[in-house]
Amino acid sequence: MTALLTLTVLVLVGIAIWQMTKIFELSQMKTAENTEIANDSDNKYNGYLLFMFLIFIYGITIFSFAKYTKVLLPEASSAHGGEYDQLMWVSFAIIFFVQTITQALLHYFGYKYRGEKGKKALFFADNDRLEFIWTIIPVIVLAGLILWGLYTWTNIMDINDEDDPLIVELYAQQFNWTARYGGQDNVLGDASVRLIDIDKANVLGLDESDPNAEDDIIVKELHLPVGRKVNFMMRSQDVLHSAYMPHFRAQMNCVPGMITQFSFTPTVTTEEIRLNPDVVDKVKRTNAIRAEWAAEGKPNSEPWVFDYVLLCNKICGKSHYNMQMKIIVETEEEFNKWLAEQKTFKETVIGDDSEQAFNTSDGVDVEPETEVVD
Ligand SMILES: [Cu+2]
Repeated sequence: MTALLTLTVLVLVGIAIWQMTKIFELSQMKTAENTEIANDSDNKYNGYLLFMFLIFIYGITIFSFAKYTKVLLPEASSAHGGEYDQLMWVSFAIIFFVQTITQALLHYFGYKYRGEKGKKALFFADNDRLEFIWTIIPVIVLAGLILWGLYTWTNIMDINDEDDPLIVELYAQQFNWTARYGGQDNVLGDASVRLIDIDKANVLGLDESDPNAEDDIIVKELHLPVGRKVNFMMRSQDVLHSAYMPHFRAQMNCVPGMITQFSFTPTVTTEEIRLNPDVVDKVKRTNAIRAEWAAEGKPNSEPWVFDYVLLCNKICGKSHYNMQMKIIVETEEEFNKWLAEQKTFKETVIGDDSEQAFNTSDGVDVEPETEVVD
């Protein structure tokens, strides 16, 4: 870093000296000879520079494709992710195609029609056919993309209770995530930040008088069953956060004072994604770097194993970068087994009147779950 800064300073000093020499030269010139007007050789020189710039931007594009394609996300692990990716790739392809052609034309014409002594520009006021073509093509392409995008967006954002979705609350606060399951009845109990009671370990502010809250399960690791739709209800305790689950192509803001929603169906388990060639390759590259760190005795150098993550994607404060939660996608049986091992809100909350509330649960079969001693 210091070397880079030194180099930058040296380059800037060099440029400053060069500019000062130019000013000095200009001040020495005779006023009769006006060199501010470009001559044929200046124009030709600039024409070639344009060509060089074109080669530079194409070169850097090819280089970026070759070097950085591997850092892209692996194949989507959610039901809607495929369509989402397709929309993005088609948009990219169109932008890439148009930019390649227009940049080539721009720079080529810049060179071809450079200033030459005696050359005069052709003037014509307008050309209806040309204007029609360059208006109608973008109109059709953009309208197509926008309509397709709206259709995809509506599909993804259609959050409903069809297909018996699993209800999960994601609770954001500076700087961590907490998840809550509805428990046996799959219904989340009422909650409000005003009911947060740290003394009683009621960290999410669940309403203790709401029977639906009793069997709610609060966890710090998000488990999801593969193939089942999950409806997320998001809350924030303090500032704007954003629940971002990149591998599932999912993101939704968490806003204080309101509940926002997102829904998706995970399609690839954690075990399966770990065998994905892109993921295997990424893990290999990361662990090669970590092995170097280990040799140097640096921290965080133990071998890394891939896991899905929930990240915060709004800059919400100084530890925003570290606001994440592990996501495990597993089979329905594994998920049910894991969930059964978790303690319910009633079992974890510290209170004297909770027993009474437990007995009044209405009709729902809330058998006291056998407590697992760990
Ligand atoms: Cu955040």
